[in-house]
Amino acid sequence: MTDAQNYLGKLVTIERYILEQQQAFPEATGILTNLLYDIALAAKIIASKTTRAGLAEILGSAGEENVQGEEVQKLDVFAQRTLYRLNDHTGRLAVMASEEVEDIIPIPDRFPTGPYVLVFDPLDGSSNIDVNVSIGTIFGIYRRKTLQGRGALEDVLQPGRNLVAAGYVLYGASTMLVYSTGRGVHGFTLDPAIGEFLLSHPNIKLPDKPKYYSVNQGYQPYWSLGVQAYTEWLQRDTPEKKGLSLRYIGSLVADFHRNLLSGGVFYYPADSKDPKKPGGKLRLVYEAAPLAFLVEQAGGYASDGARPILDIEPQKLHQRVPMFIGNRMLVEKAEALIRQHDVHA
Ligand code: P6P
Repeated sequence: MTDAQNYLGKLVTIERYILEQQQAFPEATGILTNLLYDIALAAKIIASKTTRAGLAEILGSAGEENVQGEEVQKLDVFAQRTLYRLNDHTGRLAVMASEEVEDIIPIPDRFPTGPYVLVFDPLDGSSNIDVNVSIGTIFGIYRRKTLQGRGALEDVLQPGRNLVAAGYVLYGASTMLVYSTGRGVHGFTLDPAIGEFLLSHPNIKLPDKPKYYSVNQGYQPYWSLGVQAYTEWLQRDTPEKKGLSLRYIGSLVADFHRNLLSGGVFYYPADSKDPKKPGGKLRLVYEAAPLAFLVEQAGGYASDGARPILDIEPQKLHQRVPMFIGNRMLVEKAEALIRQHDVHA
């Protein structure tokens, strides 16, 4: 019986599923399980706000008081604070790091530290909120490297290969939480009527026949010859695949999720018109590495155009990285064409 058949017809909450996954590890202490619960709770709280974001005008815009006299926060600040407050006191973490905060985020002295490290982009694509385009939270979990006490930068600057878990929340037509602890990728859909994430996509695998390629074609004049050749290859019928359709939402989690379920490749190459982004736009630690962990668990691959994203040792907390992510065959083709056209350029 497949995973899906085994679970269909059952009301499998994320709590139950995480617990069942933990039972496969007899030595597990339950700390990672509880950390994943905390993230699921944060996702529900953030989701409750994103569905009303468009009402900010009625409810008051960020920085002002709304009709209820509450201070209205920018949604990404709210998401940041929610993830922080649900995790700062639990004794599960040694340190945190966020796209929204310049330096690492220490655990307050009044709280105990723990064995894990949480890195996250609390609300990626928040510029899309005003036009009601799906947005997302991305997270990754490492074991700490330092032995005790307050965590340090070295606990955060670990290669994605060291991740023990990663996932994302997609605030879209429905709210989904997708995660992996290294035993496959599993998707849960929030039932707002009961406030529970229910198993909806057990053991997600990239389809063998990809359908889409996702890139901001507006930057084409700035691309290298290799990326130009790659994009042209993606569009054509070839012995390996049919020509792919372009789908690009401009919201990383939404673009990634669609390609994970439908098959395809997302790429944000180094070449873009913004000289401030020589290494591309996406961040390694809390965007590319967690998604690379997930895509490999789903049978795919993620590269910076030359090597696996998961093998890159971060040097800086907010460093950017070019990224090609999706079906392995498609990503390896990008590497081959970049080697062929660009490496000697
Ligand atoms: P561009 C959103 O701002 C974001 O960080 C990602 O979610 C998205 O993939 C990318 O930027 C879109 O960037 O340059 O195509 O608008």
